[in-house]
Amino acid sequence: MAFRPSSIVILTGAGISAESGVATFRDKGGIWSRVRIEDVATPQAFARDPDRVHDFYNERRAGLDSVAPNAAHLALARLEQEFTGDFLLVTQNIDDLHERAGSRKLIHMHGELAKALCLHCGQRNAWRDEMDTLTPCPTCSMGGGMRPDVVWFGEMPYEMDRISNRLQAADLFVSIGTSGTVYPAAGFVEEARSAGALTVELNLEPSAGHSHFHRSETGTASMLVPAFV
Ligand code: BV8
Repeated sequence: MAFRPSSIVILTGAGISAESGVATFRDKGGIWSRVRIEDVATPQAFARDPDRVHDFYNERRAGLDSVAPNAAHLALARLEQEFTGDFLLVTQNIDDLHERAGSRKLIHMHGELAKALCLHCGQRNAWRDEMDTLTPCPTCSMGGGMRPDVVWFGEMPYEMDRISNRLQAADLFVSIGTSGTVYPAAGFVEEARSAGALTVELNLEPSAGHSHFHRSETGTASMLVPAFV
């Protein structure tokens, strides 16, 4: 008899956006081979040299204008629309390609490039322009407190309680385009599996945690994801 899930959680990482032209982190020539995490993606780096951190994210934010969703993003949006059970897409990506493909039941657990967070008033505002240390907050007008709304190393990812509840209830967990090296996302497969979910990995190569998956398929996201959906 065919397996018919009633609750699906999908986790995506940088690999799903690679064929759209967004750089991954840990592949050959990836972002973390060009810049050090300690220099641009920690709260300490931002405290030490905010201009450097702003430059890093300003450049990546500007890059969003020249990329578009690929067949994998579109297939997940179609799955969300056609699936009648509970569906949640959790992405580690800070690009907006899932939204642009049509996904709506989506959590950006590591934040969003196209948003700014004000450290004075706590407001998260949509943000497409450059940002610097003098940029005033559109909500409270205070300067000096604006930062990219991204989750840096050592910070708590967004909506962990909601994600955990959905992992506990999932009967299918699918991980797409992630190296499985950054926690807590890297632990989702074990959480879902111990709660009874079928676990599937779709990645260019077996990830760090591939042995935790019931099924692991290798290939490009634009081929594997539409076929899987
Ligand atoms: C936290 C956002 C708790 C901004 C990112 C030891 C010391 C210190 C810390 C730790 C430690 N051990 C664990 C930690 C915690 C740490 C961590 O996991 N570190 C690792 C590196 C060891 N995690 C954290 O700090 C997290 N927070 O734990 O909070 C806490 C508790 C109390 C109080 C406070 C806090 C926060 C982590 C968030 C970090 N933010 N970035 C930005 O993007 O600039 S992480 C960064 O990695 C990105 O967000 C990225 O999404 C994420 C995951 O990477 P991937 O998406 O997997 O990308 P990667 O390049 O690695 O892999 C791509 C894959 O795609 C490859 O496998 C490749 O084969 C595949 N691929 C390529 N092309 C294709 C493809 N697949 C299919 N098709 C293709 N075409």
